[in-house]
Amino acid sequence: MKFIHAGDLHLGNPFTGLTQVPAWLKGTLQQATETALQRLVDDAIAEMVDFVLLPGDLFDTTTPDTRAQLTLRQAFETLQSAGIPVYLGFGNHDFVANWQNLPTWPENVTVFPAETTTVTLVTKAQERVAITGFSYTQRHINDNRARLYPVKQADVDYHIGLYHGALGEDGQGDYAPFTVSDMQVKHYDYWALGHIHVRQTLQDKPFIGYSGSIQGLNKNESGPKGYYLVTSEQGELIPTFTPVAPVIWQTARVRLASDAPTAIQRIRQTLQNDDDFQLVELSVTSEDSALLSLIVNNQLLAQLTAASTPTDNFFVYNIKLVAANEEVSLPAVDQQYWAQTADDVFNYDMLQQLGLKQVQDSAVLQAFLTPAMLAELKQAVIEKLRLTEMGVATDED
Ligand SMILES: [Mn+2]
Repeated sequence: MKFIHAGDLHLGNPFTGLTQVPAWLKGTLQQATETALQRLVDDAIAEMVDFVLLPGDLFDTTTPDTRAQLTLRQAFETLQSAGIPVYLGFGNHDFVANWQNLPTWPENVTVFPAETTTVTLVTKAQERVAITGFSYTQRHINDNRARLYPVKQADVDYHIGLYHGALGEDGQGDYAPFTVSDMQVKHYDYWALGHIHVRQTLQDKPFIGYSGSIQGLNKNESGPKGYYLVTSEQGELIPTFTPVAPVIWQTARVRLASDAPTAIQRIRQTLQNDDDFQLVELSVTSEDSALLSLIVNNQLLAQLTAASTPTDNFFVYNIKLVAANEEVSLPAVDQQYWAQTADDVFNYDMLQQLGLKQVQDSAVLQAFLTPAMLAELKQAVIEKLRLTEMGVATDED
Protein backbone atom coordinates (compact mmCIF):
# COMPACT_ATOMS: atom_id res chain seq x y z
CA MET A 1 0.00 0.00 0.00
CA LYS A 2 1.15 3.50 -0.76
CA PHE A 3 -0.47 6.85 0.03
CA ILE A 4 0.27 10.56 0.36
CA HIS A 5 -0.10 12.54 3.59
CA ALA A 6 -0.07 16.29 2.87
CA GLY A 7 -1.03 18.88 5.46
CA ASP A 8 -1.63 22.59 5.08
CA LEU A 9 -1.73 23.40 1.35
CA HIS A 10 -2.94 26.95 2.13
CA LEU A 11 -4.00 27.66 -1.45
CA GLY A 12 -4.42 31.39 -1.99
CA ASN A 13 -1.86 32.38 0.62
CA PRO A 14 -0.15 35.72 -0.05
CA PHE A 15 3.47 35.42 1.03
CA THR A 16 4.05 37.63 4.02
CA GLY A 17 7.17 39.45 5.08
CA LEU A 18 8.19 40.59 1.62
CA THR A 19 8.05 44.31 0.99
CA GLN A 20 9.99 44.97 -2.20
CA VAL A 21 9.31 42.21 -4.72
CA PRO A 22 10.30 42.90 -8.33
CA ALA A 23 7.54 42.45 -10.91
CA TRP A 24 9.15 39.40 -12.51
CA LEU A 25 8.99 37.50 -9.22
CA LYS A 26 5.36 38.19 -8.31
CA GLY A 27 3.89 35.48 -10.54
CA THR A 28 6.24 32.80 -9.18
CA LEU A 29 5.26 33.65 -5.61
CA GLN A 30 1.55 33.90 -6.38
CA GLN A 31 1.61 30.44 -7.98
CA ALA A 32 3.90 28.77 -5.43
CA THR A 33 1.24 26.90 -3.43
CA GLU A 34 -0.48 25.86 -6.69
CA THR A 35 2.77 24.61 -8.20
CA ALA A 36 3.49 22.58 -5.06
CA LEU A 37 0.05 20.95 -5.33
CA GLN A 38 0.53 20.21 -9.03
CA ARG A 39 3.84 18.49 -8.27
CA LEU A 40 2.12 16.45 -5.56
CA VAL A 41 -0.58 15.36 -8.02
CA ASP A 42 2.06 14.43 -10.65
CA ASP A 43 3.90 12.38 -8.02
CA ALA A 44 0.68 10.67 -6.86
CA ILE A 45 0.04 9.48 -10.40
CA ALA A 46 3.68 8.50 -11.10
CA GLU A 47 3.83 6.57 -7.82
CA MET A 48 0.36 5.09 -8.43
CA VAL A 49 -0.62 5.76 -4.81
CA ASP A 50 -3.77 4.15 -3.44
CA PHE A 51 -5.12 7.42 -1.99
CA VAL A 52 -4.27 10.96 -0.88
CA LEU A 53 -4.89 12.27 2.66
CA LEU A 54 -5.31 16.01 3.25
CA PRO A 55 -5.70 16.82 6.98
CA GLY A 56 -6.89 20.42 6.76
CA ASP A 57 -6.07 23.99 5.76
CA LEU A 58 -6.35 23.18 2.06
CA PHE A 59 -7.34 26.83 1.60
CA ASP A 60 -5.72 29.78 3.32
CA THR A 61 -9.10 31.25 4.21
CA THR A 62 -12.67 30.17 4.79
CA THR A 63 -13.72 32.22 1.73
CA PRO A 64 -11.24 31.07 -0.94
CA ASP A 65 -11.29 32.95 -4.23
CA THR A 66 -12.30 31.33 -7.52
CA ARG A 67 -8.72 30.72 -8.55
CA ALA A 68 -7.90 28.74 -5.38
CA GLN A 69 -11.12 26.71 -5.68
CA LEU A 70 -10.47 25.98 -9.34
CA THR A 71 -6.89 24.91 -8.61
CA LEU A 72 -8.07 22.39 -6.02
CA ARG A 73 -10.91 21.14 -8.19
CA GLN A 74 -8.58 20.57 -11.15
CA ALA A 75 -6.12 18.73 -8.93
CA PHE A 76 -8.91 16.46 -7.70
CA GLU A 77 -10.16 15.86 -11.25
CA THR A 78 -6.68 14.88 -12.39
CA LEU A 79 -6.45 12.42 -9.49
CA GLN A 80 -9.91 11.09 -10.33
CA SER A 81 -8.93 10.39 -13.92
CA ALA A 82 -6.01 8.38 -12.53
CA GLY A 83 -8.38 6.47 -10.22
CA ILE A 84 -6.93 7.95 -7.01
CA PRO A 85 -9.36 8.77 -4.17
CA VAL A 86 -8.87 11.78 -1.87
CA TYR A 87 -9.85 11.98 1.81
CA LEU A 88 -9.90 15.38 3.44
CA GLY A 89 -10.99 17.27 6.52
CA PHE A 90 -11.11 21.06 6.70
CA GLY A 91 -9.03 22.84 9.36
CA ASN A 92 -9.05 26.08 11.30
CA HIS A 93 -8.14 28.22 8.28
CA ASP A 94 -10.71 26.76 5.87
CA PHE A 95 -13.36 25.68 8.36
CA VAL A 96 -16.81 25.13 6.88
CA ALA A 97 -19.35 27.56 8.34
CA ASN A 98 -21.97 26.64 5.74
CA TRP A 99 -21.82 23.30 3.93
CA GLN A 100 -24.12 24.61 1.19
CA ASN A 101 -21.40 27.05 0.16
CA LEU A 102 -18.86 24.32 -0.54
CA PRO A 103 -18.08 23.68 -4.20
CA THR A 104 -19.10 20.27 -5.49
CA TRP A 105 -16.07 18.04 -5.76
CA PRO A 106 -15.50 15.10 -8.13
CA GLU A 107 -16.72 11.70 -6.95
CA ASN A 108 -13.27 10.51 -5.88
CA VAL A 109 -13.28 13.06 -3.05
CA THR A 110 -14.51 12.21 0.45
CA VAL A 111 -14.95 15.19 2.78
CA PHE A 112 -15.12 14.33 6.47
CA PRO A 113 -18.11 16.02 8.14
CA ALA A 114 -18.08 17.91 11.46
CA GLU A 115 -18.71 14.69 13.41
CA THR A 116 -15.88 12.19 13.82
CA THR A 117 -16.51 9.69 11.05
CA THR A 118 -14.88 6.48 9.79
CA VAL A 119 -14.79 5.35 6.16
CA THR A 120 -13.28 2.17 4.76
CA LEU A 121 -11.71 1.35 1.41
CA VAL A 122 -10.03 -1.58 -0.28
CA THR A 123 -6.70 -0.96 -2.04
CA LYS A 124 -5.58 -2.40 -5.39
CA ALA A 125 -3.72 -5.10 -3.42
CA GLN A 126 -6.95 -5.95 -1.57
CA GLU A 127 -5.83 -4.40 1.74
CA ARG A 128 -8.71 -3.12 3.87
CA VAL A 129 -8.12 0.39 5.23
CA ALA A 130 -10.19 2.42 7.70
CA ILE A 131 -9.73 6.21 7.85
CA THR A 132 -11.23 8.31 10.65
CA GLY A 133 -11.45 12.10 10.54
CA PHE A 134 -13.54 15.26 11.00
CA SER A 135 -13.79 18.84 9.72
CA TYR A 136 -13.73 22.16 11.57
CA THR A 137 -16.98 24.13 11.33
CA GLN A 138 -15.59 27.06 13.33
CA ARG A 139 -12.15 28.60 13.72
CA HIS A 140 -11.50 27.19 17.14
CA ILE A 141 -12.22 23.79 18.70
CA ASN A 142 -11.41 23.74 22.41
CA ASP A 143 -12.36 20.11 23.02
CA ASN A 144 -10.09 17.12 22.68
CA ARG A 145 -11.35 15.39 19.53
CA ALA A 146 -8.86 12.49 19.55
CA ARG A 147 -10.74 10.88 22.43
CA LEU A 148 -13.82 10.60 20.20
CA TYR A 149 -11.94 8.46 17.65
CA PRO A 150 -12.89 4.75 17.75
CA VAL A 151 -10.25 2.14 18.52
CA LYS A 152 -8.77 0.28 15.54
CA GLN A 153 -11.39 -1.75 13.73
CA ALA A 154 -10.89 -5.51 13.98
CA ASP A 155 -11.87 -6.13 10.36
CA VAL A 156 -9.24 -3.92 8.67
CA ASP A 157 -5.55 -4.31 7.85
CA TYR A 158 -4.76 -0.66 8.55
CA HIS A 159 -6.52 2.08 10.49
CA ILE A 160 -5.45 5.70 9.87
CA GLY A 161 -6.37 8.84 11.81
CA LEU A 162 -6.74 12.15 9.96
CA TYR A 163 -6.45 15.00 12.49
CA HIS A 164 -6.05 18.77 12.30
CA GLY A 165 -4.95 20.06 15.67
CA ALA A 166 -2.23 20.81 18.20
CA LEU A 167 -0.91 19.16 21.34
CA GLY A 168 -2.56 20.45 24.50
CA GLU A 169 -4.79 19.85 27.45
CA ASP A 170 -8.50 19.30 26.90
CA GLY A 171 -10.35 22.62 26.96
CA GLN A 172 -7.12 24.67 27.03
CA GLY A 173 -6.22 24.95 23.36
CA ASP A 174 -7.92 26.38 20.30
CA TYR A 175 -7.08 23.57 17.87
CA ALA A 176 -8.69 20.37 19.11
CA PRO A 177 -6.00 19.87 21.80
CA PHE A 178 -4.80 16.28 22.21
CA THR A 179 -2.03 14.26 23.81
CA VAL A 180 0.05 11.56 22.14
CA SER A 181 -1.31 8.97 24.57
CA ASP A 182 -4.87 9.85 23.45
CA MET A 183 -3.80 8.61 20.01
CA GLN A 184 -1.66 5.70 21.19
CA VAL A 185 -4.61 4.05 22.94
CA LYS A 186 -6.48 3.84 19.61
CA HIS A 187 -3.88 1.39 18.20
CA TYR A 188 -3.94 3.01 14.77
CA ASP A 189 -1.25 2.29 12.17
CA TYR A 190 -0.72 5.93 11.22
CA TRP A 191 -1.86 9.39 12.35
CA ALA A 192 -1.78 11.95 9.50
CA LEU A 193 -1.69 15.27 11.34
CA GLY A 194 -2.24 18.78 10.00
CA HIS A 195 -1.95 22.30 11.47
CA ILE A 196 1.75 22.60 12.41
CA HIS A 197 3.66 23.88 9.36
CA VAL A 198 7.03 22.48 10.36
CA ARG A 199 7.55 18.73 9.94
CA GLN A 200 7.27 17.12 13.33
CA THR A 201 7.25 13.51 14.48
CA LEU A 202 5.37 12.91 17.73
CA GLN A 203 5.92 9.15 17.60
CA ASP A 204 8.09 7.09 15.22
CA LYS A 205 6.19 3.79 15.12
CA PRO A 206 3.38 3.64 14.54
CA PHE A 207 3.85 7.09 13.04
CA ILE A 208 2.09 10.08 14.63
CA GLY A 209 3.14 13.37 13.10
CA TYR A 210 2.90 16.45 10.92
CA SER A 211 4.07 16.55 7.31
CA GLY A 212 4.19 20.38 7.54
CA SER A 213 3.08 22.85 4.88
CA ILE A 214 3.82 21.82 1.27
CA GLN A 215 5.09 25.33 0.51
CA GLY A 216 6.81 27.55 3.09
CA LEU A 217 4.57 30.58 3.61
CA ASN A 218 6.97 32.90 5.45
CA LYS A 219 10.55 33.05 6.74
CA ASN A 220 9.66 30.85 9.71
CA GLU A 221 8.87 27.99 7.31
CA SER A 222 12.34 27.69 5.83
CA GLY A 223 14.05 24.86 4.00
CA PRO A 224 12.55 22.27 1.64
CA LYS A 225 8.80 21.69 2.08
CA GLY A 226 6.60 18.91 0.78
CA TYR A 227 4.55 15.88 1.75
CA TYR A 228 5.00 12.38 3.14
CA LEU A 229 4.89 9.45 0.73
CA VAL A 230 3.82 6.60 2.99
CA THR A 231 4.51 2.97 2.09
CA SER A 232 3.68 -0.25 3.87
CA GLU A 233 6.69 -2.34 4.84
CA GLN A 234 6.03 -5.61 6.68
CA GLY A 235 2.77 -4.28 8.04
CA GLU A 236 4.20 -0.91 9.14
CA LEU A 237 3.39 2.42 7.49
CA ILE A 238 6.63 4.33 6.86
CA PRO A 239 6.61 8.03 5.81
CA THR A 240 9.26 9.44 3.47
CA PHE A 241 9.54 13.21 3.07
CA THR A 242 9.22 14.31 -0.56
CA PRO A 243 9.94 17.99 -1.38
CA VAL A 244 7.63 19.83 -3.82
CA ALA A 245 7.81 23.51 -2.81
CA PRO A 246 8.94 25.57 -5.83
CA VAL A 247 10.04 28.45 -3.58
CA ILE A 248 12.31 27.84 -0.60
CA TRP A 249 12.85 30.29 2.25
CA GLN A 250 16.52 30.22 3.11
CA THR A 251 19.19 31.93 5.14
CA ALA A 252 22.75 32.37 3.88
CA ARG A 253 25.93 33.85 5.25
CA VAL A 254 28.61 35.66 3.34
CA ARG A 255 31.76 37.56 4.29
CA LEU A 256 32.34 40.66 2.20
CA ALA A 257 35.49 42.74 2.02
CA SER A 258 35.25 45.02 -0.97
CA ASP A 259 33.41 47.74 -2.83
CA ALA A 260 29.68 47.47 -3.54
CA PRO A 261 29.85 46.28 -7.18
CA THR A 262 32.29 43.51 -6.25
CA ALA A 263 30.22 42.62 -3.19
CA ILE A 264 27.06 42.35 -5.29
CA GLN A 265 28.85 40.15 -7.82
CA ARG A 266 30.14 37.98 -5.00
CA ILE A 267 26.68 37.65 -3.42
CA ARG A 268 25.11 36.75 -6.76
CA GLN A 269 27.74 34.09 -7.45
CA THR A 270 27.34 32.63 -3.96
CA LEU A 271 23.56 32.30 -4.25
CA GLN A 272 23.41 30.95 -7.81
CA ASN A 273 22.23 27.32 -7.60
CA ASP A 274 20.58 24.57 -9.59
CA ASP A 275 17.78 23.90 -7.14
CA ASP A 276 14.37 25.42 -6.61
CA PHE A 277 13.93 29.16 -6.31
CA GLN A 278 15.28 30.54 -3.05
CA LEU A 279 14.07 33.53 -1.04
CA VAL A 280 17.15 34.47 0.93
CA GLU A 281 17.78 36.39 4.11
CA LEU A 282 21.46 37.19 3.87
CA SER A 283 23.69 37.58 6.92
CA VAL A 284 26.75 39.61 6.07
CA THR A 285 30.00 39.86 7.95
CA SER A 286 32.31 42.67 6.92
CA GLU A 287 35.03 44.92 8.26
CA ASP A 288 34.76 47.33 5.34
CA SER A 289 33.33 50.55 6.77
CA ALA A 290 31.94 51.90 3.49
CA LEU A 291 30.18 48.61 2.81
CA LEU A 292 28.80 48.43 6.36
CA SER A 293 27.36 51.88 5.87
CA LEU A 294 25.64 50.77 2.65
CA ILE A 295 24.13 47.78 4.43
CA VAL A 296 22.84 49.72 7.43
CA ASN A 297 21.21 52.26 5.13
CA ASN A 298 19.62 49.49 3.01
CA GLN A 299 21.48 50.69 -0.06
CA LEU A 300 23.23 47.41 -0.69
CA LEU A 301 19.87 45.61 -0.67
CA ALA A 302 18.46 48.18 -3.10
CA GLN A 303 21.44 47.74 -5.45
CA LEU A 304 21.20 43.97 -5.18
CA THR A 305 17.49 44.10 -6.03
CA ALA A 306 18.24 46.34 -9.00
CA ALA A 307 20.85 43.81 -10.20
CA SER A 308 18.36 40.91 -10.00
CA THR A 309 17.03 39.49 -13.26
CA PRO A 310 14.10 37.22 -14.25
CA THR A 311 16.57 34.38 -14.93
CA ASP A 312 17.77 34.39 -11.31
CA ASN A 313 16.73 31.44 -9.18
CA PHE A 314 17.15 33.38 -5.95
CA PHE A 315 16.04 36.68 -4.47
CA VAL A 316 17.50 38.41 -1.41
CA TYR A 317 14.65 39.96 0.58
CA ASN A 318 16.73 41.11 3.54
CA ILE A 319 20.36 41.74 4.47
CA LYS A 320 21.34 41.43 8.09
CA LEU A 321 24.61 42.61 9.50
CA VAL A 322 26.32 40.04 11.69
CA ALA A 323 29.34 40.89 13.82
CA ALA A 324 32.41 38.86 12.93
CA ASN A 325 32.50 37.30 16.41
CA GLU A 326 28.68 36.79 16.49
CA GLU A 327 28.54 38.93 19.62
CA VAL A 328 27.48 42.54 19.32
CA SER A 329 29.30 44.30 22.12
CA LEU A 330 28.87 47.92 23.04
CA PRO A 331 32.21 49.02 24.42
CA ALA A 332 31.31 52.71 24.29
CA VAL A 333 27.99 52.34 26.09
CA ASP A 334 27.43 51.19 29.60
CA GLN A 335 25.02 48.24 29.38
CA GLN A 336 23.03 49.27 32.42
CA TYR A 337 22.68 52.80 31.17
CA TRP A 338 21.58 51.40 27.80
CA ALA A 339 18.90 49.22 29.39
CA GLN A 340 17.53 52.14 31.37
CA THR A 341 17.38 54.56 28.49
CA ALA A 342 16.53 52.24 25.60
CA ASP A 343 12.84 53.09 25.75
CA ASP A 344 13.54 56.82 25.69
CA VAL A 345 15.68 56.38 22.60
CA PHE A 346 12.79 55.23 20.45
CA ASN A 347 11.32 58.58 19.66
CA TYR A 348 10.65 60.33 16.40
CA ASP A 349 14.13 61.82 16.23
CA MET A 350 15.72 58.41 16.43
CA LEU A 351 13.31 57.02 13.83
CA GLN A 352 14.35 59.84 11.54
CA GLN A 353 18.02 59.10 12.08
CA LEU A 354 17.32 55.50 11.17
CA GLY A 355 16.09 56.51 7.77
CA LEU A 356 12.37 57.05 8.27
CA LYS A 357 12.71 60.74 7.63
CA GLN A 358 10.65 60.34 4.47
CA VAL A 359 7.68 59.46 6.64
CA GLN A 360 5.86 62.72 7.29
CA ASP A 361 2.47 61.26 8.16
CA SER A 362 2.26 60.57 11.89
CA ALA A 363 -0.41 57.87 11.36
CA VAL A 364 1.96 55.96 9.09
CA LEU A 365 4.72 56.39 11.65
CA GLN A 366 2.45 55.05 14.40
CA ALA A 367 1.83 51.97 12.28
CA PHE A 368 5.56 51.24 12.48
CA LEU A 369 5.57 51.36 16.25
CA THR A 370 4.68 47.71 16.85
CA PRO A 371 6.59 45.64 19.42
CA ALA A 372 8.26 43.68 16.60
CA MET A 373 9.29 46.87 14.86
CA LEU A 374 10.63 48.35 18.09
CA ALA A 375 12.68 45.22 18.71
CA GLU A 376 14.07 45.53 15.20
CA LEU A 377 14.83 49.19 15.76
CA LYS A 378 16.59 48.41 18.99
CA GLN A 379 18.80 45.98 17.13
CA ALA A 380 19.43 48.63 14.50
CA VAL A 381 20.44 51.10 17.18
CA ILE A 382 22.87 48.58 18.64
CA GLU A 383 24.37 48.14 15.19
CA LYS A 384 24.54 51.88 14.74
CA LEU A 385 26.34 52.35 18.03
CA ARG A 386 28.74 49.56 17.16
CA LEU A 387 29.46 51.17 13.82
CA THR A 388 29.92 54.56 15.43
CA GLU A 389 32.45 52.91 17.68
CA MET A 390 34.23 51.62 14.55
CA GLY A 391 34.23 55.10 13.06
CA VAL A 392 31.65 54.37 10.36
CA ALA A 393 29.34 57.17 9.29
CA THR A 394 25.79 55.80 9.07
CA ASP A 395 23.82 58.87 8.20
CA GLU A 396 23.01 59.27 4.56
CA ASP A 397 23.39 62.99 4.60
MN1 LIG B 1 -2.27 25.65 8.58
